[in-house]
Amino acid sequence: MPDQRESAFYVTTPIYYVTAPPSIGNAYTTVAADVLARWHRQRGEDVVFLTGTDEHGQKVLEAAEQNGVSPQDWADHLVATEWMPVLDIVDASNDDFIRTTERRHTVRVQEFWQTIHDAGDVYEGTYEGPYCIACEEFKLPAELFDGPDGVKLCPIHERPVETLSETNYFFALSKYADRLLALYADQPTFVQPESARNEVVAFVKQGLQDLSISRSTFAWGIPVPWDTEHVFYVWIDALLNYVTAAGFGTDSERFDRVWPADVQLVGKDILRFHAVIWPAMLMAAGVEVPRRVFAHGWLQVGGQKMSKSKATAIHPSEIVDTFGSDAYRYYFMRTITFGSDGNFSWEHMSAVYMSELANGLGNLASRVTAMVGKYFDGILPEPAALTAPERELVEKLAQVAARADEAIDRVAIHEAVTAVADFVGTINGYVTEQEPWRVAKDDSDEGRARLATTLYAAAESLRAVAVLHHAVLPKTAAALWSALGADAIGPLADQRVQDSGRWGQLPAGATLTKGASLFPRIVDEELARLRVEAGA
Ligand code: ME8
Repeated sequence: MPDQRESAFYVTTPIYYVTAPPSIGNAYTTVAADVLARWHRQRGEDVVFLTGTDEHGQKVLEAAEQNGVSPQDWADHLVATEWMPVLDIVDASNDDFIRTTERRHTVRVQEFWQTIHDAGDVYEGTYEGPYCIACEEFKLPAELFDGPDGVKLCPIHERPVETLSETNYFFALSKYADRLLALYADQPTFVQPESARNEVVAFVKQGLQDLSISRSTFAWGIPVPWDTEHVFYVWIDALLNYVTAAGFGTDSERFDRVWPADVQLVGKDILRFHAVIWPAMLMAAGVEVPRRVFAHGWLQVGGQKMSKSKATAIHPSEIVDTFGSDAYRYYFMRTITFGSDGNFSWEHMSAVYMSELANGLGNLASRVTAMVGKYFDGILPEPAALTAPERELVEKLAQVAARADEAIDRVAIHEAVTAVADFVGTINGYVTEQEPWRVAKDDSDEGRARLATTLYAAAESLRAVAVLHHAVLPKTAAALWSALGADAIGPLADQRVQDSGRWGQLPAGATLTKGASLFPRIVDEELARLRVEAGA
């Protein structure tokens, strides 16, 4: 049910190149966006979560040629076999999926650039410079480094650049430098985190070069309407996906509700496109800029850059098949500071799984539901007066709920997840200290009352965990909600994170069931296999 906000919470991922199957790097952005989307839905907001694929340009053309098919067939194939299925694999709840070859996009791109052209910000010119096809980006000679035999290499892809020399159309980007600097000053959260903001401000302060926006040496792109010998440069086509999917130029009511985007997540490798070129394009067309562009860090595997040639790129399904989608999501959101670089290793993944999920949350939920089963026939008892340890739990819960919610506003996803994870540790500590299995041996009235209070407090705390962990652990939270008999309160989706810290919502009399364990212990052979694969 939409709440007081008039506009939707709009969150986007970059659209991914259909050159190869997804890696855990691409899925990292998708999962982060999904956690934000689910969190905001759980606040009762109207959420639009967009992802999709980037299908034009030289890089996709090359991939199609290498596979001996047309670029459109190649894109259709990869979208159907890889890019759509991976959304299910990581349990993404996107509301839309845009492909840049769709008509709803191509027509809008032509209209958008025709407007900028007619307003006088596009001119014909010649440019010669180094170009990295893997980045689809002109490079400055100073950015390159020398490879073997003095070949100039792209700093990101470590592959040779080409020299591109063409008569193209240019966008007068340089004239927007001052307006961009004013934007970064007036809207300090426009580029986040702070390190990314500083980098962008320093870059724009050096002055900007105009941008070549068309190509005439190949045809795989959207035709330039005023000169059909040219197709648009892939990036200035791709960036527009964020507005074309929001109804720009077709559905002004929807566009007003959805745009500007609240959070546009990008990897730090594509920050300049999103924090410099993108807002300048919007300014030229008189469209509002997004509220926040957030650059996350780069993922490595076992301390190494992922590369397909070295077979170090991991497909998300490799991890999900062993640990499940919830544990997958949890690992990346909980252990990596969002905005900094991170690392994945099988060893660390299994350690986090065992300690925080199987032995942590999973074991706690199973102990609590089992004890309510054993001592109260599965019916949640009425608690007696709270004592100091319960009052601490009540207070801690209120703080955790507020802290996690506030962290999400800063896109500090790891802080939100960690705050809830720490609370799971607090509940575990509470149960261990209260030793309900010992109290159960005392069948005096006081003993029964104490046991009832302890188990109620643990179950009620877990009720809040189900709501607060729902965004990162959707399947587990649903299973926990039902194991706690919390459907008596209402569906999990209707529980508001803002209210989750309020004590006493789980009604006495609810029926608890000890279902299957939330995080099955991975058998020793499986862990041994993972260790071997990790070379440990
Ligand atoms: O750049 N670590 O698409 P792309 C973290 N089509 N994130 C990673 C990563 C890694 N190792 N590898 C990839 C493009 N990513 C353009 C975008 S948007 C208008 C056009 C993530 O397929 C990261 O978010 O190369 C990166 O920005 C995104 O995948 C780009 O994927």
